[in-house]
Amino acid sequence: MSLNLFSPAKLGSINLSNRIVMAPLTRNRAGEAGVPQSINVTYYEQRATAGLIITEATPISEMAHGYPLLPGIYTDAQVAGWKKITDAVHAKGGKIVIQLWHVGRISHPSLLPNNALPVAPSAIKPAGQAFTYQGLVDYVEPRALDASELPEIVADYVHATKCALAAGFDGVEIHAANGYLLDQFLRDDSNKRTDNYGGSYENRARFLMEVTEAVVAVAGADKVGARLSPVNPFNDMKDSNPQALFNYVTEALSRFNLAYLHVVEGGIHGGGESEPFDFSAMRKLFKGGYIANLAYDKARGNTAIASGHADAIAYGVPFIANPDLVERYSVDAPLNEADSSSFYGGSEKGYTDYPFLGA
Ligand code: 8OZ
Repeated sequence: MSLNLFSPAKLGSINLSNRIVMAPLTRNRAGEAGVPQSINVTYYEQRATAGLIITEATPISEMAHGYPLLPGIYTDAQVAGWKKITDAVHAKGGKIVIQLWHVGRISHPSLLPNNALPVAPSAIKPAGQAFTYQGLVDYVEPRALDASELPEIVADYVHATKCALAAGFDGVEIHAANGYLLDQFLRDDSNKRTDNYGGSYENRARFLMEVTEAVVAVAGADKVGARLSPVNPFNDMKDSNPQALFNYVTEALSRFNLAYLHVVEGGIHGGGESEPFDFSAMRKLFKGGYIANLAYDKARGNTAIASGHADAIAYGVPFIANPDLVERYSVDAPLNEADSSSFYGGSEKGYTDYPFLGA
């Protein structure tokens, strides 16, 4: 019998009871000082039947923030808050990894300590507007990081990884997608550096590889995943040759024996049309697990798994509206529809009040 969404799987050291993964979803509902609060516990606990939960993108330091009301993973209080979430998910038999995030230029001084300028590989202002506590405000020109500052950011990833392990996570996912700091280094429209971190594929991938090596040294490769989005134009991103770049990045990441590679297979968040890209080439170049993401439904998910394209599928919007998505898929029940007006910020409404089957 061929594999499908309901087959158990192993990604590195993480045993999944099914291949229906909850995608990382920014929800802007953390408590004071980036500490997860009780509604966040309820939200994740409700979704614990996913084969694996990937948490919302979570800043690794004060400088990594770029939106209001994000949780963090760098203080003791945040670790204690997340511990309640991992305990609740584990008590229900689920698995959960945290997505480690630095936004780079996708921020605003009002969100950063002492009104600091956002940092980036190059001083290039992205088109668009930042979500701030004062509403939408034009992005500013970020400050280009000096190479001498990069080890401090690597150290922030290491600290966050230690915090994640202390909080009881089954692993960590390095967010290198969707136009945030690590992706800004990868793609050449946002990286115009002339030092060892710009120019060639090897140079542009160097920072991600340094981060990955450091995170792996702390967590063990079998507890580390990475997320890439080769052709997602969201956050004003592009590259002159994404296939060559991301084939290179995939091969380089593959050498770490990571638990998985998680790939956004197109454009998301209304960033615009994405160009054609051969994701199966990436899949073949990566020797660990492969999680596919991009508006998959049940049928396309099953096909991708049966064909060997993916080991698991990450579902985003369906998990917002259906805490019991796994059960609904298993009995072909209709899905609740997601209310997009409550995606980013707000209360329990549109967060923990979507009904379970039979409720
Ligand atoms: C949408 C809104 C805010 C953040 C990502 C973390 O795209 C995000 C994000 C998405 O990875």
